[in-house]
Amino acid sequence: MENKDNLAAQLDRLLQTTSAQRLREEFARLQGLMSCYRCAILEVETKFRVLNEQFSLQHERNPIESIKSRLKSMESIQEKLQRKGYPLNVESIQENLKDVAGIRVICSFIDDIYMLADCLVHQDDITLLEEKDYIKRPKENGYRSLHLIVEIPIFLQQEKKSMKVEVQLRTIAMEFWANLEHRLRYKKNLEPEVAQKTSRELQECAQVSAMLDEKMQSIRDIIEGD
Ligand code: 0O2
Repeated sequence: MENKDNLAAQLDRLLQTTSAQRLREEFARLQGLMSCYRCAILEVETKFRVLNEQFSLQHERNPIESIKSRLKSMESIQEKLQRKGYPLNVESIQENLKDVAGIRVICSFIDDIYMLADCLVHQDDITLLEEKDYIKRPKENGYRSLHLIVEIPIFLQQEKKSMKVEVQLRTIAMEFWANLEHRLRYKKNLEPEVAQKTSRELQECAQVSAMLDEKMQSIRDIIEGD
């Protein structure tokens, strides 16, 4: 009897340590993957900074106003995988999500967006996987931006890995609008009529901001003699 108890206790301990060990390994792999996404962000961000530097030497102005980057939170990763019916594991994150690493490049003028996007996707270590042009074809709510999904290699101690990065390029006016619209989307306690009216007003703002971008662009063209 004592032997049997000992055996059960031993088995139980073994099971616990095995699953704890598995958990530890999975967690380490997850941390490794997130670190790779951070490296990919650094690589793509550097490419934009180099382009900005080179352009500013030639044209005496910066095409990039600012760059923001973010790693998707674990909660958002989990929510997106579950919503799309994908399994929750490290492989699934890498295979099924394209926006774990995200970079937003904010420009003054629309022309700069297309110039920067073109320069990026023609670099020989970059693969363009997807392009969504919400500037030429804005979303119904008025959202405008150029979205690219690119793949970039990162070089680690022992290996080379290809990582996906989502790049959003937009003007200052588009960023201003998107930030306000984003806040409205998460505002849950608005009366339905107020929410509807605010959405309509935001659509109007999107049109005004599109006009502002076009006008600023044509004034800049005159100044720069394009
Ligand atoms: P977060 O927190 O910014 O990451 P997909 O990945 O292709 O399955 P989707 O939504 O079709 O998903 O991709 P899409 O249209 O390229 O949009 C992805 C991101 O663009 C969003 O990320 C937002 O950052 C931004 N975006 C798209 N549409 C809108 C919009 O109408 N308003 C605002 N403010 N932002 C928008 P997430 O995952 O929503 O959030």
